[in-house]
Amino acid sequence: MCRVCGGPVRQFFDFGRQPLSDAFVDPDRVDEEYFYRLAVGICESCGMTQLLDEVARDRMFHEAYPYHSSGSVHMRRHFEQTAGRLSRDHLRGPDPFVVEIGCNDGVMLRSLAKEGIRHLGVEPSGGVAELARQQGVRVRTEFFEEASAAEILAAEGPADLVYSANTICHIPYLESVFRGLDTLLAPDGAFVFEDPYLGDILERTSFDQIYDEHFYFFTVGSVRSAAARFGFEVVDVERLPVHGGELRYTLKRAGRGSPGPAVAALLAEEDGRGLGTPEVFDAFAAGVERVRSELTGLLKELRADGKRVVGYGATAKSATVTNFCGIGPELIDWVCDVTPAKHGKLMPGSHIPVRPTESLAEPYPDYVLLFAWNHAEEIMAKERLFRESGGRWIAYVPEVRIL
Ligand code: DWN
Ligand code: SAH
Ligand code: ZN
Repeated sequence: MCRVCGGPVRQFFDFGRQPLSDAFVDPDRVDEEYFYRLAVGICESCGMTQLLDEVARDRMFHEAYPYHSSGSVHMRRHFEQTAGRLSRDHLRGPDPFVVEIGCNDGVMLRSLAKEGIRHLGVEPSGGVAELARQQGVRVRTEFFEEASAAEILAAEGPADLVYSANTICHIPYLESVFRGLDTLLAPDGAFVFEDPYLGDILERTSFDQIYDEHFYFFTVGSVRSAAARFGFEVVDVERLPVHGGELRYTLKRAGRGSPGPAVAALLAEEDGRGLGTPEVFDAFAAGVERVRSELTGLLKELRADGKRVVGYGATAKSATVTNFCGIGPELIDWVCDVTPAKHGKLMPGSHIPVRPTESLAEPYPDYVLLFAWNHAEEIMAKERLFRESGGRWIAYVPEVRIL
């Protein structure tokens, strides 16, 4: 049943039993892993693409949540630019107030905090919330929903802007979020959020964007219809070249703004592509199977030739790739990553060890599988010497190939 409208959900892919994507495993606690069923479908009534099973939120977002948004220079720059845009477009009045849902380590809010703008982050994962505080950001360690929004209103007054990046798609309980927005936003306040775009996921067969934390896969059409249910309207949309392709949506209360031309243009494009039709999902499913067989085929071949292969980026996304394709330490020796909290742990489900990125050159392997493909440019520039020493990168988005 659809989590937004209660309509019937038509499944289009079942990845089977999967571990939590960000639950890196302590080597002495491998028998305590938690698994759930990862299947995805589209609501035949409102068009919202969503997971069929929901993982309890405290299992995913807690004190030890390991993802640090500031780990990428490219993303730090994206959020600095975003802060500038938001303050020009939405924070021009006297003493404006902005709330960010899922501020993580403060990657965006720290720029606004430095400008002296009244702000508040809402971030349930205690560890990253503390990192944000160390950057001068004010944070409440809790989930954004109807109840917390009412408390924020009582303590701080109405918000001119509520912003959120890569978080709204993590929240199954959208009705509570929208009620919270309705409570907290000033009458003409705006809600701006950005998340991976289903159109890009289907086009690039980036099936690894599908994992426990990513509950919804938005399109302009499905966001417009959900917003309307809760008294809001999409007034602007913009494509963003981050995390493999995202959309930024600007919403206002219905009747408080008029949709710009980009909204109709993108809706027409979605219609033209047949986004949401069974044919498009069948093609995606065939693409997923193709990537699985080509990737495992290539890794087995390299192994048989005696090549050393490691992975780059212990991403949440890679949990789906490794577990769905059956890639373990017999094919990939280890995965390197900059995040200290992931070092010495095992990748969820596949149990491939995680090491610091410094390990890469000790000595360089023959091939590196790029799990953090969304940061390809940044990583390949940083690891130029690997390529110069004769090493080769392996990519699997949009297709399996050796670079
Ligand atoms: O939606 C989400 C996004 C925003 O972040 C969350 N549900 C969880 C997380 O997903 P992810 O882990 O797939 O995100 P990234 O940004 O693709 O993760 C990149 C990983 O690679 C991080 O662990 C950091 C690491 N990395 C690295 O080792 N060297 C990244 C860069 C840029 C590097 O140079
Ligand atoms: N905005 C950051 C973080 C994305 S990771 C970025 O774009 O990089 C998703 C974040 O959402 C996590 O830090 C998680 O703790 C947070 N989160 C999950 N559910 C939430 C909720 N209901 N309210 C606020 N934050 C939430
Ligand atoms: Zn629905």
